[in-house]
Amino acid sequence: MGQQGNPVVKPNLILVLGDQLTLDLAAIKKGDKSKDYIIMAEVDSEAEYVKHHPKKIAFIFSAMRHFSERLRASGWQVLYSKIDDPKNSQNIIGEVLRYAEKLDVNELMVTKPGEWRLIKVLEDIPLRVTIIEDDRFIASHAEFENWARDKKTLRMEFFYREMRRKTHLLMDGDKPIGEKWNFDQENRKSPPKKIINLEPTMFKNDEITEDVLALVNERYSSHFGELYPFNYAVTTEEANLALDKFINNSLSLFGDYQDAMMLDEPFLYHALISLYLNTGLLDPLETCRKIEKAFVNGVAPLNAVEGFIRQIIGWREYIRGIYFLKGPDYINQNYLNAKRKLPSFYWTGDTKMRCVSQAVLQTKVHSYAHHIQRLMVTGNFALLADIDPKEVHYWYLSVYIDAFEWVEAPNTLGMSQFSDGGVVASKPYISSGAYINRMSNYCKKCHYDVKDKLGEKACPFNSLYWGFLIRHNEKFSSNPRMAQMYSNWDRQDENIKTATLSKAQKILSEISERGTL
Ligand code: FAD
Ligand code: DLZ
Ligand code: SF4
Repeated sequence: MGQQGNPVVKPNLILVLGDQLTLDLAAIKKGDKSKDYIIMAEVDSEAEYVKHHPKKIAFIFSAMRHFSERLRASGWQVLYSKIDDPKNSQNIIGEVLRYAEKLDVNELMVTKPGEWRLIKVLEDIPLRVTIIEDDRFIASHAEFENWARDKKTLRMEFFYREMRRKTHLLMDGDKPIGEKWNFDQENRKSPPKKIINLEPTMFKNDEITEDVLALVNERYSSHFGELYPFNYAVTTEEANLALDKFINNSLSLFGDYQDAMMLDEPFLYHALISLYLNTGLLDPLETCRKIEKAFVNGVAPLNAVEGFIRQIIGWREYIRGIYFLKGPDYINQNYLNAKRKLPSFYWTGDTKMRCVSQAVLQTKVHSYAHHIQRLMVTGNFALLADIDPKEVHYWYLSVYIDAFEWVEAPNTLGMSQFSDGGVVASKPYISSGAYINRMSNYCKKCHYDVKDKLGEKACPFNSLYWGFLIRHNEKFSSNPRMAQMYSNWDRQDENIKTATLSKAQKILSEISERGTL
């Protein structure tokens, strides 16, 4: 009881994680500014459980610091642990307990984290804790579960149509605008001859970001990746400027060249906004409404706008649904029993395969590669080369600035490595060099010959592709979507078949022995 006999109202602690940076966050909306405290903590345990790219750590720390200022300006009491604070226990739970001890709190409130690892430790914390569902998404867990219930296969396309109906994006009553749900057939052009004006917006760093950069440089420079130059947005205002610039300059060609890859053009017509969406700086539905407006105002054609909206309300939501539906064990699956170590060139870029070195080296500089580079270059190679999916998963989770497990794991393990046995993908995303050659200008500048399968300079993707199909013959030969691939193999000369498989084996041995190709 208080002095006048009134019951003492103890404060709650509200934990806000580094990818939960919006005033609309579920736990913040439930809090009471007049008594509760928000905790934010920069900690080694999050920066190092996989060794995140220094740019990613700097982005998150700077965005956290800017967001804490915004919280204070809107009247919140914020307890903020900087990474170099001597009292910092360097662990999220340690920091929560440290503040809880000081303040005699009622309970901890937190918006559900995007990783089972953190959910588990928060559930086990020796405090009363309420974990609140994250409502920054279009589909709730219950809606996704409902949709998935009784379905034999969980294909994104049908889920996407539900999301179109729910949001009314690009709808004319109950019909899709343009009379088709999906314009993907129009979104597969080879790279353009020339591109214009494609640098994404690069921001000037303020004092807060400069301080963070100095700290990250001091503490994490042994991690893969280059910290400088750093030009990403670190506030919602800046992220919106980046989105607007994308809409005005690149969206109209996003659809056409979505799958294209070009030498020394890391961004092409992509938006570079996943980092902002995934940390809360941009809201997915608001973003899609802006994109839809660009179609209504004649700024961009339907194939581009539909394609873009599908990525966000379709793929992004579907991927999240899978992560939470399938549970903590999802990341331990290895359907193809792949066991090889990740080759060292994933960390150095030191390979004569031009497509792979381009993807790895731009990842080192920008902490970014676009979807087709992730799926059909580094992902495709790891799958063909029998690399342990857990190693591939940790690589993607650590090197990409937009990588948080809820979105990274189903993309890497499901879509790219087929380790979930076909939950996300109806067939493995594999290709020989021919696909990469069609969709890029990499092969022209490569040591290897994309047209050759067997010679000294034969493109490694060519024999590895057939090696994969034959190695997993039992699992895939009855898949109707792969029948054409197997009948192409059957038509080949027996001597060529033997030589191809032996070449594939030789390449795998070379990677094991030398670590590179
Ligand atoms: P754009 O190409 O401009 O697309 C627009 C937006 O659509 C993106 O910002 C993103 O929010 C959304 N989107 C598109 N495809 C997907 C998808 N498959 N899953 C979820 N959202 C999607 N995306 C992440 O956000 N984090 C990851 O850790 C991640 N890991 C991936 C790993 C692999 C192996 C693969 C194949 C894909 C991965 N993706 C991941 C999906 C996709 O590659 C990125 O979302 C995209 O490259 C981000 O760049 P952008 O903003 O320029 O996207
Ligand atoms: C990724 C990341 C990093 C590098 N650092 C922090 C941090 O210091 N403090 C924090 O609260 N969050 C950080 N994050 C984001 C978390 O790892 C993320 O919330 C979980 O992985 C769940 O998505
Ligand atoms: Fe990649 Fe093969 Fe083309 Fe070289 S030839 S860039 S290894 S696909």
